[in-house]
Amino acid sequence: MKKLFLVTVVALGIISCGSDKKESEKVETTSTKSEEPKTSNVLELKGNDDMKFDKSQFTVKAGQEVTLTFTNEGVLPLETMGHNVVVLEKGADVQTFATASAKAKETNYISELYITDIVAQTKLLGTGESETIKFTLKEPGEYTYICTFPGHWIAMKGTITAI
Ligand SMILES: [Cu+2]
Repeated sequence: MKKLFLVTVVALGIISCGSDKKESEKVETTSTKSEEPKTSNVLELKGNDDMKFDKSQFTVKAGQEVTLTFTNEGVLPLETMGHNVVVLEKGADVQTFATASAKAKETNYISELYITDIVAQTKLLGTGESETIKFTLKEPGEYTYICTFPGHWIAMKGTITAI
């Protein structure tokens, strides 16, 4: 009777050892999975007659060239519903820049007073027009982009996060 009891204890010991091993393997597999956000330095953005960009968030790699293609998909004329994309420096005063630019019709709604706030910009685009621009965000951080056509920047605004 004593012998039988001992055998049972040994057998249990082997089973529990086996399951312990499996659990530690599982933990290793999950901890190697990366949680980094998806980055791409090739960006596509669209604007429309509802005064909206189709995307408000991008994540790119800092210090590497970014290619951004912007398309105005609207059908309203440039004079009433033109759109551009202006990428501003980190820490730029977006409201000050946008307010001054909205008054700068003669320079296509880009204020020359705050030109140093600009990282990159497209032209003011009309119906179906598209432009591709290239630029590099040198430092990690958040960069705001807006459309500077009068009245648009509050609705047409987004963030490029460089990591
Ligand atoms: Cu616009």
